[in-house]
Amino acid sequence: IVTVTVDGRQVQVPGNATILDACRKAGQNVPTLCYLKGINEIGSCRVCVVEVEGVDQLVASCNNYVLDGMRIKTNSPKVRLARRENVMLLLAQHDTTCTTCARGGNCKLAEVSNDLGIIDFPYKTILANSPWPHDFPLIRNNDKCIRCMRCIQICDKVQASHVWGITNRATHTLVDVAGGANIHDVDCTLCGQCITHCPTGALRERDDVMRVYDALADPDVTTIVQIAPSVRTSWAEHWGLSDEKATIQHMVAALRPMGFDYIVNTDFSADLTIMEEGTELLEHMRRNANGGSGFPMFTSCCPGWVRFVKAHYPELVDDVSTSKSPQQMFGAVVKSYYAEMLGIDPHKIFSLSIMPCVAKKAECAYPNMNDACGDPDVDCVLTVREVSRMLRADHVDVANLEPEPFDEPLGYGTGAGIIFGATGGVMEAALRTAYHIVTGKVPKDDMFDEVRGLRGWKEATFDMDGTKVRVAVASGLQNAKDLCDAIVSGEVSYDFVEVMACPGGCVGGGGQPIHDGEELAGPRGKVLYGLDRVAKYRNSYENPDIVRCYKEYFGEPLSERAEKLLHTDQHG
Ligand code: HC0
Ligand code: SF4
Repeated sequence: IVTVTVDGRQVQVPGNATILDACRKAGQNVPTLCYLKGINEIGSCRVCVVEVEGVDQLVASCNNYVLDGMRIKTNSPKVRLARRENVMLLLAQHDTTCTTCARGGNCKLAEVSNDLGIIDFPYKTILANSPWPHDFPLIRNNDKCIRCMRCIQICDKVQASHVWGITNRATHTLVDVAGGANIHDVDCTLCGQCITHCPTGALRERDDVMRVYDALADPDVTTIVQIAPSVRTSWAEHWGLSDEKATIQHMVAALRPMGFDYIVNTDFSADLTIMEEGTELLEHMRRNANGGSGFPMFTSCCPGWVRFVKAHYPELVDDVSTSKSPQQMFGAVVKSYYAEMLGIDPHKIFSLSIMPCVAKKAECAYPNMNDACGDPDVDCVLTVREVSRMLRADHVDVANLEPEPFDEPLGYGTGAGIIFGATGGVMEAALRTAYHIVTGKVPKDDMFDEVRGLRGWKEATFDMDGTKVRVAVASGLQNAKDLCDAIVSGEVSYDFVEVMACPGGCVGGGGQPIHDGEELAGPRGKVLYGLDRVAKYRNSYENPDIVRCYKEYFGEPLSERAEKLLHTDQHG
C-alpha cells in the first residue's frame, strides 16, 4: 500500500496500481480513449495524461504506476492543453461527419472531444481511404479509425483470431486486415467483439434495416420475426429502462405497431434444439463407447464458434453437433410447419430474426440453410443495435408500453430455452433433457448449476443413474482454443462441450448495445437465470408447444423430417 496525492487529496492504493486507478479512487475520473482494462493499456492516444510533480514530461496514467508520495495533477493548464492538442490531432485524421455515423450519440471520441470544448478546429482533415467490401457483415470504415489498437488486441488476445494488423508508418499508419489481405480471405469469425470494443464508428455491422422496411411495406409479404433469448435483457438499454419496464413482452408491444405480422420466440426453437441435441448427445456417447472418434460432441448453435472450429480444427468438425442453431431451426419451421398451419405460401414469408450477434447475418445466408422451401429459411438478421435504431426512427414510446404476448403457437419457451443466452446455458439445458431421457425422472431444480458463471473454461462431471457425463464449457475464442488444444493433444477428455464465441455467451454478443469500457455479460446473464428460476416449465421436453410440434409434425427427435429440416451435416 502506498499513499499518493491526487489534486490535493490523499489516497492509499496498492503498490501495483496504475496512476489512473489512483486518480479514479480519489474521485478524479481522468478521460481515456484507447484504454481497455487488461486488454489495451498502451497509452497510445495520450488523452489520459496527467502531471506528476518533479517529472518534466506529462505521463500517460493508464500504463504508469504509482510511487509512494507521488503528487499528481489531473487538470492543470499543461494537462488540459496537451489533451486538447492530442485529441485535435486525432480529429485531423477522422471523418467527423457525426450526423451520418452508426454510432451517433454513442462515441467515446465525440464525448472526449466535446468534454474538452473543442469547438474551433484549426486543422485541415486528411482522411484514409481504404476500400471495403460492403456485402460483408462486418464493415470497417478506416476514415473513422483513431488507431487505438483495441480491435487488434481484442481479436488477438481474447478471440485468438488475428484478423487485424498495422500497415504503413508514421502519419500513414493504418489498422487494416493483417498482411493487406481481403477480409473475405481471412478467418474472421464475425464474433463482432472488435465492433463492441471500438470507441468510434470505425467498425460496425452491415446495416440491413432497409430490407426490413421494404418487407414491412409489401402487402404481399407476411413478416415473421423471432427474438433471441438474450435480447430480452438488453433491447431497451438505449433508453435506460428498469428490468420491469423492459421485459420481452414490452419488446413485443414495441414491435407490433411497426407492422410485423407474427412475433415469435427463439426460446421455443432453443427448446427444439435441445430435444435434437440432447438425443444426439446420447447417440454420440454410445458411438464413443463403441470405438467412435473419442472426441466430445461440440455444440453448434454459435456460428462464430462454428466458423472458428472449421478454420482452425478441421479434425474436430465431424464431432460438432449436426443440430442447426435455434435461429435456423426456427427459420426452417416457419417456412414449413408454421406456413402450413397459417395457410401461407412460404415463398411469400419474410423471416427475420433479432439477434445479439453479427455472425448470425452470415449464418442465415449459407447455401445449405434453405431446407424448408428452397428459399433461405431466415431471410434477414438484425442486431439489437439495428432494432434500437428502428424503434428510434419510428418514435416508439418505449417507456410507456403495455406488455403484449408473443403470437401462438410457437411463442412459448421454457427456462431452459431462456438460459441459452448465457455461457453454460446450452449445456445446462441439454443436461436437463438428457437426464430425463436417460433416467425417466424430472431433474431436480438447478442440479446442473456448476456450469454457470463467467469463467472462460468450466468443467464438471455429472452422474445420471450410473452414466457419467463429463462436460466442459468455454466462452471467448482464446479459451475455446486452449480447450481444443488440450482435447486434441489428449490432455483432457469430455463427452460434451459447449462453446460460445463471445465472452460470457450471447449476453456479451457482438451485436449487443455498446457501453464503452463496460462488460455487461454478467448482469444480463443474471436476468436470464432469474427468468429461468420463475418459469412455469424449466425443461425443454415439458414445453407444451414442443410436445405439440413433435406430435403434429416431426414425430420424434432425429426423425427423417427432423433430420431434413433441423440438422445439417455441413455447417456452412
Ligand atoms: Fe442461440 Fe444466442 S446463439 S444462444 O443458440 O441468446 O437460442 O440461434 O439466439 O441471443 O445470437 C439461441 C441461436 C441465440 C442469442 C445468439 C442467444
Ligand atoms: Fe476478430 Fe471477431 Fe472482429 Fe472478426 S469480428 S475481426 S474475429 S474480433
